Amino acid sequence: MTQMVLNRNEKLDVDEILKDLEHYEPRRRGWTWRKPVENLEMGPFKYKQCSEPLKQGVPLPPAKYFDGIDPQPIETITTEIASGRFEDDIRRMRMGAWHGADHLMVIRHMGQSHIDGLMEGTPQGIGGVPITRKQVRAQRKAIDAIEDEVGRPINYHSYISGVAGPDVAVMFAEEGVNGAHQDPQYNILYRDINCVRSIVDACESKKVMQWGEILQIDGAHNANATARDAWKVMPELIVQHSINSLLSERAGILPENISLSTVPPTATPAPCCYMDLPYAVALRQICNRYKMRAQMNTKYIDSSTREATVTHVMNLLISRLTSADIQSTITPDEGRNVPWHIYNIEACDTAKQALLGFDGLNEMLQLNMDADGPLAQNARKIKEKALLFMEEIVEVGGYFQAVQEGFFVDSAEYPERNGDGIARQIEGGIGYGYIFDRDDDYMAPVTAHFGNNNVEQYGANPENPSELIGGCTFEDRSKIVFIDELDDDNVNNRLAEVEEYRHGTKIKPEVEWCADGIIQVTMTLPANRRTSEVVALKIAAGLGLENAEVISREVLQEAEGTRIELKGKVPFDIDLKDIVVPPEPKFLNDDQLYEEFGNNPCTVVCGTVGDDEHSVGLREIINIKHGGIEKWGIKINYLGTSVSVEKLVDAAIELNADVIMASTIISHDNVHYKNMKRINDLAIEKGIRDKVLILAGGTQVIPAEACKTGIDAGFGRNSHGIDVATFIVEAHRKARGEASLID
Ligand code: Z97
Repeated sequence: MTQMVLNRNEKLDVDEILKDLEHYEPRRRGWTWRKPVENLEMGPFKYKQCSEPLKQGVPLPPAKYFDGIDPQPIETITTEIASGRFEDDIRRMRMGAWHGADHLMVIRHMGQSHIDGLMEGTPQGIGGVPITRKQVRAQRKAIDAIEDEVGRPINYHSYISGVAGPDVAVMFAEEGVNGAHQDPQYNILYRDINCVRSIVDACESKKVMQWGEILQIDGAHNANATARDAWKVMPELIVQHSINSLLSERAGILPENISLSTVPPTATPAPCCYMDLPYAVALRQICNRYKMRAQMNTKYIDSSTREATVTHVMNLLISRLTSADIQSTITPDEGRNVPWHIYNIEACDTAKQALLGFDGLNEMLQLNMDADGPLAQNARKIKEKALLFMEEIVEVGGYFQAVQEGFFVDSAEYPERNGDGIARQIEGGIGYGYIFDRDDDYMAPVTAHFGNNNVEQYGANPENPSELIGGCTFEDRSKIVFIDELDDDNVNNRLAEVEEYRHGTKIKPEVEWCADGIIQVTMTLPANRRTSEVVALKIAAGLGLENAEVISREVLQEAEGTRIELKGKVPFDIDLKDIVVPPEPKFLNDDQLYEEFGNNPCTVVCGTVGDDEHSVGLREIINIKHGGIEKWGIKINYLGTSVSVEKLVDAAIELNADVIMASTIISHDNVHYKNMKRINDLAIEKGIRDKVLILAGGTQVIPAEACKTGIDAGFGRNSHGIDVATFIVEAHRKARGEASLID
């Protein structure tokens, strides 16, 4: 089996992934943590809490000021992927990995727990990403190539729940899935699956997970997301974490493979850190032998990316102060049904940016754990309530009874109860009546982990539960049956529909699916919220957008204005055949410019020429404040505005200048080009043309036209100091017979 190799400048080839998929085998089992590096040195900095850098990736935007470094924090970073089409999600996974995600969680947002068997095919259209062997294998194959590309192992993750939980667990173990949510309490409370059945299934699933060394994430955070007042269930969250963790350990999962799904329960305008930090501390004190997977608050997230980002960063601070192992990233997409690729990426960057910014903070700040201080006191209160909760479960006769009596997700804070918890009958729910005692001659099909498998009665060795069948699918992969898609809703058909966008020259914007054509438009309207929503849709219609929908609105002032974000479909294509992409302008970097002008001092004479009082443009080009050329040590002689061309040339002679720079904004009657020509002519006349560069700039200057006047270069709109400095260095090097630094 040859491994796919990705080229950073080429799109991931979905056809290549699908090719020979039925024979693809995962390369490894188990979860991989980042490798911490002590005192990592990168660029000009030293880091205390970073891990091994990537081979390639996309650094944070300001990295360009620091040699392009892309340090990676110690925490695993998660991004959640769910567009409904695995072929598109694969591309999003690659983008996420380049931005630092090494835990890719595939969300089943169709409630797959309700489906009572392992699905085959890709029944897209029933509401989300179906977890089938085909899509899991295709994504694993893609991720294997992506992890080679970025140079770091990537953990692939989805859910093991529902009455098909054990089947899903087996498939995950076979296909190299590295992490999974598994928590029978989720089945019981949120999917109304019979409680006894859920626990039995969980034990089997957990055994399989341990065989596959799959890291387990639990489901306690769902109580936080479901509760009427999320902060009131803090004691219950600890109870749920504890129940699932202890059950998992009993089923054979090692504590280091158990990760708690912890969420800061509140968000602003609540005083959230004051409430969330004691909770985080309490949980870690009770459950200290497990890993922590910190999810950001999802209950109180609204549709503004700004607001979601602030919540995320505050949650990240708590993660750092309490040493989370995995950092999840959520985007407001969940709240507004816009699974943008871009927000996955932004959230990964938010996590990376904040965690790097907090690097070493723990050496300088310590949590104030004074026994009578608010942190210790509040943490203690939460723990006490959790213990009382647990004791009461035992008192009423155990977990099943407690569920039946509605102990969980009650809207009051324990020990109070409002009697509105989610109550499930012990003798009820989905799957009730389908638990059978194991017959004496029953033999389990998944033998690799099974312990006693009744084989001795057939003369086989009880130490080897696989003996009679020569190994199960875990031991002999050739026994895995790969069922391809059977129906019309098939990845090949979907790919064929967008063929001209994948391999042709057509291009369309996209949000989640190739060529879906969706764009997002932001506008501010001087009207109240309701009116603005209607007006925005009218504007979208005027712009020709189809299926426009308002996805976010923010009141600026009730009468004065509203900011609206909407999404809509662009009905046309752009054909790459019809456009010309000019080559990227190239610049020298800071170090090169400092060195060049340090070794070859350069004097400039400059001014705005003619009857022209504009001064800002030229000052922006020369002034250090905005990256002007004096920054690199160029000596500037600024003569002011309305300078005659004679004065400019005479000053160049007097000061022995290397460069004349003329700014010229006024352009009626082409006076700007005429002035350039006069400077050139005068420089020739006065015998200095060989030794000076003549440059001219202004908003109306077209570089090619400027050069026709005989000067060396023209700089039009959007020119900056770096363009001018780069040109001067290159021209001077050429004059000295030295090689270009750019090519
Ligand atoms: C997270 N943002 O990262 P279905 N089992 C458990 C779960 O928590 C979930 C499912 C199964 C969240 C992800 C919420 N969790 C979303 C323990 C879902 C999903 O939807 O019933 O098929 O199962 O945790």
